[in-house]
Amino acid sequence: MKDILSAPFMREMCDMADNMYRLGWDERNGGNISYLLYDEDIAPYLSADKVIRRIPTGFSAPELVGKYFLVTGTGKYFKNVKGDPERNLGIIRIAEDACTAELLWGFSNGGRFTSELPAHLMSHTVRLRHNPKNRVIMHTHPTATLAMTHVTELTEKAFTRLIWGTCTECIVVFPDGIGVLPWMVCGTNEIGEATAKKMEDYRIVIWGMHGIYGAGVDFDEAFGLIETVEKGAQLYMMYSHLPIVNRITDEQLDEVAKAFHLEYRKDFLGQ
Ligand code: 2HA
Ligand code: ZN
Repeated sequence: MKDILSAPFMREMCDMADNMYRLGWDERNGGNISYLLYDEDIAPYLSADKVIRRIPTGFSAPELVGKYFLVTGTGKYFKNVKGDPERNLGIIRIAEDACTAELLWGFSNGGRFTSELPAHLMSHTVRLRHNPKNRVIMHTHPTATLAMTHVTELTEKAFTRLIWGTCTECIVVFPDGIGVLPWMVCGTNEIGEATAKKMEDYRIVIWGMHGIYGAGVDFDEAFGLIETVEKGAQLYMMYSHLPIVNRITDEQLDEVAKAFHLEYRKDFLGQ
């Protein structure tokens, strides 16, 4: 078997956690990531029949039975992932009963998967139905996005139109818009179900006064969505309290959409 710490998926995960920590988005144990691994990804590194522990998930994920995920651990700090992946990350497989995680690697000091596993796995289920190539669900606490949830009506239309209006390319990156949930208790099946329901229509979901979720076929897509929302939110928080002289109009957004041949949420214009 090859050294799993040298696996490309491990390097990607470690680099991503490190990157997000350095952006200031993942204070303490904030944030969590899950990365769907294919059989061929793990085969050179792990024997799939060596289960270290079986951990109940507390919910059923029938469409994910037999699938492998590299996930961050509960209570673990993004800051520490790169230095000690085996303690801070784990590889789980969803067991036949659909509500047990079989630990195949990691969580070396007796830890377990992120408290937000419901939101992750329920979102994976929905995004995989939309795109069988989806692999990444990420949750983080980007500073300006969070600040913006305190001063913006928590609706998809209001939030998306404001962010689209901050810089020209936002509508190109997420023509499908931004899903928004009100404040809810985190770490529960309820917030997981609500997030997954939004993932029917959106690849990005904001949790009011908490953070954001992004989905994608790879880290570039999931992270790219989140960093573009955060860039827009940074701009908004810089200028929104100043006398506004210039705006991106609905007509201009429509022009961009036409130029890039985008199917976009036209119903989010007009305010
Ligand atoms: O894992 O971010 O939402 C820490 C969190 C919970
Ligand atoms: Zn969080």
